[in-house]
Amino acid sequence: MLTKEEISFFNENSYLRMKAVYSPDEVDAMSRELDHVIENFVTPSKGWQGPWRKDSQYLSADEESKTMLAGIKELQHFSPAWAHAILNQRLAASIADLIGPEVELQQVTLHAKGPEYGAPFPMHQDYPFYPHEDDRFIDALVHVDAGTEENGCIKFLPGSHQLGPLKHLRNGSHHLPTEQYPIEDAVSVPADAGDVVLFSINTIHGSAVNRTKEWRRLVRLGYRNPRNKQLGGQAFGRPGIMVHGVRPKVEGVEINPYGLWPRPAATP
Ligand SMILES: O=C(O)CCC(=O)C(=O)O
Repeated sequence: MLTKEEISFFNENSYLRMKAVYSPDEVDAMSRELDHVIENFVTPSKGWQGPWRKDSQYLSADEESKTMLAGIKELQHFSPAWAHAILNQRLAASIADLIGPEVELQQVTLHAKGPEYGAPFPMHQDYPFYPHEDDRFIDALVHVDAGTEENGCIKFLPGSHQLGPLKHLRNGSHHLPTEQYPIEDAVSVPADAGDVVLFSINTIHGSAVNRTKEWRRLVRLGYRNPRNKQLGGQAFGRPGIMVHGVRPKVEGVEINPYGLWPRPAATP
């Protein structure tokens, strides 16, 4: 599904932008149903916490108290448009080209930056949030709105996935030391609504404040090779739906109907 050039670009740069994965009609439905979920189920917060918020490369003293982020997990439990979106076969086959052949969904996370003071993200890898045995794990950022320099588009440190998992600070959310990994060293990857930007669980990334008058809504779909065992963190022990290939039997991985580990006591 991906060209040789795209695979080489990903392997060298740690990310890849895929254009127009979702049609305008699909994006309309995803956008409408996402707004319904946000209005009915989400209480916005100030976003990720920690002393990095005092660093002027991310926020001024005035902005620090005003940031806003709306987040929620597993949109497919709320919306048919999102249940459909996670199964997108061009996306699944492209991810299979990078980490497959089989691909399992691990989690779905909304990051909606509010208008004017939409929360920034300090430079980090996703590894510490949901560590896995190896790097066969791709995060896919689904752009419901276009990502621009002004609204806090995603930024990557090219080649950084080759460093493997790095030690993070855990003061508030996991993040890398701000002086060692300045966000100005990262490459901005603007994208249009309907585009998807892929990156590795070990790619160093972050984003700046949304200073526009509109929300910037982005949904991260996490996909792994089901042979890549999770070691802890978010959604640990929960099987995900297979989006490409049939689940292989993997020694030490138990798939139980409750999706919980350890298995709960028998129910009547
Ligand atoms: O939404 C963003 O701008 C950053 C997303 C991010 O850091 C993540 O999904 O790990």
